[in-house]
Amino acid sequence: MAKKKVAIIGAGPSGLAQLRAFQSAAKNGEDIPEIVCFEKQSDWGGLWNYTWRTGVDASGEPCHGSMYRYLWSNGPKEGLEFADYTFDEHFGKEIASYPPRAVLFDYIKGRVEKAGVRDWIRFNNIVRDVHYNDDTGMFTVTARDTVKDAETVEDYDHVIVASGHFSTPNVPYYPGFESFNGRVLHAHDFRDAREFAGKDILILGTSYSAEDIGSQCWKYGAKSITVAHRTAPMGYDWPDNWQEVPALVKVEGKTAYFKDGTSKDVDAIILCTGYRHHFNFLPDDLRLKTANRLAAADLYKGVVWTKNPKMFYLGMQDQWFTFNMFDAQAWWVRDCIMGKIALPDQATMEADPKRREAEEDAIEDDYGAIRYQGAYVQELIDETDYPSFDVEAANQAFFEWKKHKKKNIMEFRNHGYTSPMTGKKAPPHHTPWKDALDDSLESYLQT
Ligand code: FAD
Ligand code: NA0
Repeated sequence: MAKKKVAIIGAGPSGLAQLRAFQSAAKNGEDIPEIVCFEKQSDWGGLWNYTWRTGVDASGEPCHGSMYRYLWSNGPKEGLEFADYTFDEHFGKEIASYPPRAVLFDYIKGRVEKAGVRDWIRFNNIVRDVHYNDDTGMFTVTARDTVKDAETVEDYDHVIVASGHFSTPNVPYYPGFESFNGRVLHAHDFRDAREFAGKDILILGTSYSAEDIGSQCWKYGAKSITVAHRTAPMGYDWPDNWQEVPALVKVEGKTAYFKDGTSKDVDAIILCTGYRHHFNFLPDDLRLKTANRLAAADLYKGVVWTKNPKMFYLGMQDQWFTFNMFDAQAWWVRDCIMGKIALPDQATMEADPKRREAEEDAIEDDYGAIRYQGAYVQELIDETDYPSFDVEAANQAFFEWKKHKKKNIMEFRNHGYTSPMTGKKAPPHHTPWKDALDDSLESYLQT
């Protein structure tokens, strides 16, 4: 029988987890399908592969990158550690709990370099179209090699979409933006907090981008930070030059007016207003339409596209758990494709995401949400040979992180947590986060 062919779209942490999952089966002597991973960028790592570019990339395609300079992990590394490749193994020593982007990028790369899967990736290849053929039961994938300027059209038995969902910005409009006498940008285009040193900035949104971009701007010398909330304030004990205000109503000149009638003159407005699940290469019958939530719509076990179960999505949920959740999903999808996990009937598959949504809706707080996603990770790893790990220990690291943020939002990154993989507690970083202006790998790893 001819080997199955599997297309993976994206070589970020999710796509790389899928490559590693197949490689680990091959290493165990199993006969794996033929794998082709399409990656539109020239290197792997997804968002962790930093780019200075904004707008379009070198080939005129929308720039994928949303990360910025000086970004440190927002959650403890103990919550995202790979069960088959620990931080200790990669760095040869224990490191502190909130690594900067370059350190995490190095860690992500280390595992796949060791696995030797780079040859499975076609870099500079953007997937333009996928459609399913009822007559052949195959997907036709059209991709463009942006360096060779050449198109490929090939058939695959399965398609795994791992293209991420924090790249296409959600950009709201407020009256007066068109004549604002300053800069309006979305978090997706934010690259360097130093640009805002000495400036009064207004941030819209109250989630991770708002919190972290505001904190970065504070750390690198912004004059003042004003955060407008549409629903509720973040409520941390912010520094003196930071204020939380009600929703923005309009802008006139340089003045921003808020719902409570107050106003503030600002130099820049940063829209930390989230991202859209955006798949411009997929037709309606294959395209996931979901909010950024823990139970993504129409995905059995959070990964199988119920409307055509030969197709899969990785990493489409909102994320407390990241890298090890992508692994749990990738191992599970691998086993499904390789016939080791059988799918239930259609009605059972369709009921599954609905049940997950209802359970998510009943969650009372962030602690419940962390437990919920931890249980999902546990559920998947229990059904494959992904190395079992102490998910409850990862939950505990997240719980401590939440408490440390509440205690002091500008100091939470100075704490260390216990690894669910090694049981060892991370050492504190050599320099408090607010004073550590150099975010290079070399600086971080100094002991
Ligand atoms: P991505 O990393 O987005 O990778 C998707 C890949 O698909 C990219 O390489 C892209 O080029 C490729 N691609 C897209 N479309 C196509 C196409 N049509 N054809 C071919 N290739 C395509 N998570 C954490 O755990 N800790 C953090 O501290 C953290 N910080 C973050 C900071 C920011 C600013 C953002 C936006 C996210 C952050 N995240 C963080 C969450 C992040 O989503 C995950 O860590 C992770 O990058 C998701 O991996 P992914 O592979 O699913 O998606
Ligand atoms: P994110 O913060 O970019 O994190 C993505 C926010 O936008 C919500 O607060 C929402 O408010 C607000 N919003 C949406 N539309 C709005 C509008 N029209 N007017 C005003 N406010 C609006 O996005 P979301 O979706 O969490 O929040 C949207 C991901 O990026 C996260 O997974 C995070 O992990 C990652 N990230 C990580 C880091 C670091 O690690 C930094 C940045 C981002 P409301 O009213 O709906 O609550 C350092």
